[in-house]
Amino acid sequence: MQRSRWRRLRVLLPALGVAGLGLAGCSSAPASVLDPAGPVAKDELNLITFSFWIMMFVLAAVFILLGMALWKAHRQKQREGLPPQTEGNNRLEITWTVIPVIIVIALMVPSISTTFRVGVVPAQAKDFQVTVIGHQYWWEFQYPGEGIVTADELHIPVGQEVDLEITSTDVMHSFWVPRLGGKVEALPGHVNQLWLKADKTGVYPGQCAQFCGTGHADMAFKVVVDTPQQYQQWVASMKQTAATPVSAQAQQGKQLFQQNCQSCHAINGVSQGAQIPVYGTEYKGSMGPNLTNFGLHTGIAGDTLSNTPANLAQWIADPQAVKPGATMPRLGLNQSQINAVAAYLEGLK
Ligand SMILES: [Cu+2]
Repeated sequence: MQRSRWRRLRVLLPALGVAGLGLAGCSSAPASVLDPAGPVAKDELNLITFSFWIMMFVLAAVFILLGMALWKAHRQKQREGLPPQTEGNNRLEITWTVIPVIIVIALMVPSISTTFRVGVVPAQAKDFQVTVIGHQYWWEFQYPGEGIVTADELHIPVGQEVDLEITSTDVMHSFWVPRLGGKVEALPGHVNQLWLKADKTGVYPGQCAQFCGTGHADMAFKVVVDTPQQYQQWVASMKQTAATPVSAQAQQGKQLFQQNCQSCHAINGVSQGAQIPVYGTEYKGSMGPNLTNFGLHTGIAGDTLSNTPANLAQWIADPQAVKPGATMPRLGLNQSQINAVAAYLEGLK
C-alpha cells in the first residue's frame, strides 16, 4: 500500500515540476499580462500579484493543516474505535468565519478601487479618441480626429493616453491587449470605453477574447506604438491618395481590385468614400478592412499570416482555407490575376 503511494508520488512530483516550469515560461510570452508596458496593465498586474500571494497564503495554510492532521492520524493508527467527538467549539467556529471574511475584504478593497481607478478616462485621453469596431473576424480602427480608418493594426504614439470607444457591428467581441491592459466587451449597438497608455514603443499583440464564431481564434490584431514623429508620418501617409501603380502587373491588379474588391474594401483615392469614414455611418467599401497603405501592414487575414506577396496570394485564392469562417468569398480569379492583385496591394505604402 505504502509502496504504491510512493510510486504515485514519484510520477506526480516531476509532473508538477514540469507544469511549474511551463507556467514560469508564461512571463516571456509576447502577449503576457505579467509583462506590462503601460500604467493600466501595471495597475492590473499589481492586483493579480496581490491576489496571487493571498491565495498562496491560503493554499499554504490549508496544506500545512492537512499535513499536520495526516501526520497526527498516521502516528495514532494503532488506536481503535472513534476519536474523541467534539462539537460546538466556539473558538474554532469564530476563527474559520473571521479569517475568510478578512481575506475577502482584503481582496475586495483593492479590486473595487482598481476597477474604479482604471475606469476613469483621464482628461488627456479625450484629445486622442479612436473608435474600435469588432467585425466577424477583424478589427476596424477609426480615427475621427484625423479622418482615417485602418484594420487590425492600431497605431498610437508612445506616452499618449488613448481613449478607445469600443463597439461591434455584428456579435459580441472582446478587445484585449494583454501588455497594455484592459479587456472590454465590444457590443453591437453600445459603446464601451477603455483607456490605455504605452510607456515603450514596440508592437503589442491583441486578441478578441470573446468567442464570436468560427473565426474567433483568428481575430488577432496589433497595437503599434510609435514615437510621436513616426506616428505623425504614419498619419500623413494614411491621408495620402494611393499612388498610381508603376508596373504593368500592378496596374492590372488595380483594375482587378476595382472590378472585384472595392465594393467591400476601401483604399484612399481609389474607391469613392474612402476618405470620409465617420463612426456609425456605412460608406462604400466599409464591409471589409480598409486597405489604405496595405503594404505597411505586417500581418494579414486577422494577423494569421505575415504580409508577404505569396501569403496574400494564398489568402485571395482561398480565404476559407486560411481562416475558416471568414466572410471574404473566393473571387474565382486565375493565378496570374491573383498575383496581379497581390502585387498592387503590396505596393500600397
Ligand atoms: Cu471576435
